[in-house]
Amino acid sequence: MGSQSDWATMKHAADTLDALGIAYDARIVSAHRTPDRLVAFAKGAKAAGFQVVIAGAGGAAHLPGMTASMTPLPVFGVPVESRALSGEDSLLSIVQMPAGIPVGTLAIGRAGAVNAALLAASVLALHDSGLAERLDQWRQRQTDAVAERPSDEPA
Ligand code: RP5
Repeated sequence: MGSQSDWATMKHAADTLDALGIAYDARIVSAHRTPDRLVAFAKGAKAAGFQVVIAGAGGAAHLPGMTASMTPLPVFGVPVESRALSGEDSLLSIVQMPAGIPVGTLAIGRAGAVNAALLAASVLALHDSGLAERLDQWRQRQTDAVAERPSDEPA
């Protein structure tokens, strides 16, 4: 993620990876404030053993695209909800990549963070039958948790 301030959002991705038993490394890498750290991370990510990158950033959110430009790994971008423009700036910064350097762009905020983790899990599960089983179970639990009718109790 681009900043400590993104962690409140990106923690939802981490929590989802935890629930699925997927190992990860949560790091702060700013495209603007720590460009050398970004280059070192992105260029070395595959050799370091990473298989998927989830990059969350807000505002002028160059982190996902710049990461994608320096690694062959799949990169999923999470637009963090910004104070000034409610995350529309983040979304447009991440989604509108030029042809040739893809970033799989998710929804703004918590939904995007959770779904980035689930999408990463789907990719990893292609070659990991144990994870595929855990992902199926996660989805089944979600389905089972949906009530038939609404309640007046708080969710
Ligand atoms: C981006 O700027 C970060 O991803 C963050 O969403 C935004 C604001 O960062 P802070 O000023 O809160 O550190 O680079």
